[in-house]
Amino acid sequence: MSSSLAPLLAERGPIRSVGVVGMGYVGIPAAVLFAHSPGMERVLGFQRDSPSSGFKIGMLNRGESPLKGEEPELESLIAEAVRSGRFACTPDFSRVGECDAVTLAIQTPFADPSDLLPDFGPLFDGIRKVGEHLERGMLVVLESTVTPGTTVGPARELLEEASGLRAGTDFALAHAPERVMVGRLVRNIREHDRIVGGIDPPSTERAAELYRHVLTTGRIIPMTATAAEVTKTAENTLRDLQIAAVNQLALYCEAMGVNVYDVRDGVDSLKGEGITRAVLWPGAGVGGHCLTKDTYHLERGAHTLGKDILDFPDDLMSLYVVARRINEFMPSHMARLTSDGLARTGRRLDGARIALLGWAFIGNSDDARNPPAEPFRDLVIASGAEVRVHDPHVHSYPGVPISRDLDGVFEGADAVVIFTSHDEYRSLDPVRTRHLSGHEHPVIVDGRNMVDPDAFIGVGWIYKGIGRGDRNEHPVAWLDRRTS
Ligand code: SAJ
Repeated sequence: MSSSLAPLLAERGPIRSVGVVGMGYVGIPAAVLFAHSPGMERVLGFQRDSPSSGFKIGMLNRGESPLKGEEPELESLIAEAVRSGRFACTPDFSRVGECDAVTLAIQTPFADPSDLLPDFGPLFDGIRKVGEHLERGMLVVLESTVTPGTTVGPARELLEEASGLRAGTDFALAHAPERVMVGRLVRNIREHDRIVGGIDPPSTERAAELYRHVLTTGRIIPMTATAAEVTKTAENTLRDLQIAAVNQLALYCEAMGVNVYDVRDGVDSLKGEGITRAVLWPGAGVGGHCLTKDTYHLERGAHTLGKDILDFPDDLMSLYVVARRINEFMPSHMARLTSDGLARTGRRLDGARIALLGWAFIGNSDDARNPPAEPFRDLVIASGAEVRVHDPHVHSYPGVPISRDLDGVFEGADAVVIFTSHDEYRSLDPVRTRHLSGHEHPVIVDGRNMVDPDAFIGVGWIYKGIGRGDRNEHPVAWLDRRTS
């Protein structure tokens, strides 16, 4: 690290202009919050004028939000930032050189989930474009979730190659991972603590100066760039691990005839200094774009950065990958519960009509990235079942017809399988829905602890629930049709 960076940054003075690359659910709120911060004179949102996303440029410059779903404050923040002239969106990357700092918030999805290699293509394109217009004394910050080692490795190399400048000497470089959740983007950026990791101390401090512009209650947590990348991937890996732990407990409770929610309450009651247990919730599986991929970013980082140094038992699979496998197993366990439920009245998946309730990966949301319901649907269709999917929020999904008519999907259903904790599913009427199914003993499989088992069992349903070992082998209430 050369000592010339600090004087160079001091010569440039306080950050007064910011470029944000990637007008998505991370970049847009970040850009308008920078635009509204005192002392900030100009914010440019850089967006490729591509067929799929170019429309955002015009919308944003009209002061409108291109994001779906409810985002409190965002619309008004965009409109005011554009009206005041402090924010504009542009496809012209040559204007990067006008900025004191540039952040990149470009998604790193998996190109092919089967090989779990992230597609860094779009992010690296963005980095290259920034490099081509980089000026001395600028700060570059990566916000995308990346494999540990990316900032000090490929990102640095791309920037130096494209600019002819040197990181840590001519420009500052840092990683500051985004930690926003859809539905609370603006609040999260303001209030969540911000991990800020530079390739050297001047870079860390310059990035901290940038994010102090938007933080209200959140505080800066400084560290190295690689530690910041590990923090981001580890926080989701550890959440995935916690969910896997309680999913495995649920499977054990089913096998031992025990209600996992009683056990959860019991374990959770142990509170106090350092003895609290963080018990999350068992369910039909783990979806979304964070927990399904960040474990593999962390694993790859440990095995590439840590190559020849990592000391871990050769014959042991990573605990974190085992956790991923357990969570990925839950949809097939749901298929097993469905098949077992049907078998109680001599039916099989083959030829059964299944009402699948919930396609979104999380309750009361339209976000259908990596839905756990998808592998379940594939499995039972492969076994000969007919599946009709209902979701009150998800409008469409490639290759999967999605109905909004809840009564309609119940008609003739041999089995009803709940995958998502949408509020609508808490008030299903056991008598009315059994009548709609037209079966004496339809099956209900509850993947999210949404219904009262006894209310359904008592009127003739066959019940199966994740973790409900106390109810999954219940006697079937033999009722004649007159009571239905
Ligand atoms: N899930 C369970 N049991 C639980 C919690 C979640 O089965 O106890 C399932 C959900 O049904 C869903 C999946 O896991 O299918 C993911 O749920 P999530 O609540 O973790 O939601 P995400 O994927 O949007 O996670 C994001 C992450 N935030 C960022 O990456 C910035 C995560 O770090 C947050 O902890 C999480 O939101 C949150 O707390 O809302």
